[in-house]
Amino acid sequence: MSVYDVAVIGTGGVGSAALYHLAQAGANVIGLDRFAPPHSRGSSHGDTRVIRMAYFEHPDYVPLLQQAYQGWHALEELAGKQLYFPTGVLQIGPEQGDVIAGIRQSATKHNLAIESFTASEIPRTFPGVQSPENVVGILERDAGYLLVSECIATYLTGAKQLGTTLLADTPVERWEDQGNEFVLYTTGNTVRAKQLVICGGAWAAQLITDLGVPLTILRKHLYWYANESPHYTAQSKFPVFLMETPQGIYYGFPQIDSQGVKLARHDGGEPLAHAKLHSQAEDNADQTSVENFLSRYLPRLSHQRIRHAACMYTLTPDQHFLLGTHPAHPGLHFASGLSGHGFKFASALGMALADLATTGQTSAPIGFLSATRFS
Ligand code: PYC
Repeated sequence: MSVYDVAVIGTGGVGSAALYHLAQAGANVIGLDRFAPPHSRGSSHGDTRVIRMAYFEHPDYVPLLQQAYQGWHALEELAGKQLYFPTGVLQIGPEQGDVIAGIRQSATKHNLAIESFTASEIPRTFPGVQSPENVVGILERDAGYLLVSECIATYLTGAKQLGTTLLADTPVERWEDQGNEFVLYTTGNTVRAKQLVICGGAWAAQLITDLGVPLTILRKHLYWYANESPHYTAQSKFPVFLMETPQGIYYGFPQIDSQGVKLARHDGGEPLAHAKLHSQAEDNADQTSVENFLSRYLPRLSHQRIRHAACMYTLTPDQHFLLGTHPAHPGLHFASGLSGHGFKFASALGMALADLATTGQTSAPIGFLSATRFS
């Protein structure tokens, strides 16, 4: 049986990017996924994902985002079409809140262009938005959204064209580190590889059991509302937005097609037992919370819900990613615990994992995401 140079478990956002970069580096690669990506049972579906640079979560993400933007532009060249849409991202919240204070910190440290609006300027500039009192708005113009499934499909097609073997609908039940190679056990089959990359999303906790970092899986809901108002469309330059309110953090996208305006709540979420991963069950309390947000802050948008999807966040204790090489298995490299804000980084994380698996090191600025911060 042939031994691959690298096996990648999980071929969603990060895994598909890793596969492509591994194949480009000349590695003999196999990708395995429990479903057939791009699919709607993990954390990389629902049409769109936010991408922004003045990162409120921590300034250390900015250099990685600079690489990620380059990666997405390169992927657009490969796809021969637009995958990143710079609609701008408007973030609203109290001046001292996590979002606004965090954006200002990143923008100052990395000299990023942002524009500020007072609470009364927000509805004058963005007539669809009614902002809470005592907030400010920050617009980052070179930010927007990515087409999530198209990004994954482009990476997978590119990887396949470079000779990658893709096994869909093939869950990996367990793996063994045999010292000189890894053995992956699927239903009724085994795969051997010299290096292993795990990008298992919500399934990572089962696949990497000895990292000692607890992961919490949350089911999150996405809703699309019918829109007839010109104030929420991409054509009228309505941006992607994220708003920190006294009720929670909500975000949404301009209407880009007949599916209406996509809205969701970023905080909160229902912890999921392993057996219920990828369940699409709805949550009335979450929907009510999103519709209360809609009534208060997007007063010209209809309440007619036309679509719902559920996806998963995999949270680390500090909500920063886990990325790197496993301390006990030098040939195992992983990206895990992306904590609901990871997709925008997939192009850069995939490249970093490909570097680690092919050369044992990477120049990507990922040291701050090492699992050793918890030890
Ligand atoms: O990464 O900006 C983001 C985001 C917002 C909601 C979920 N992710």
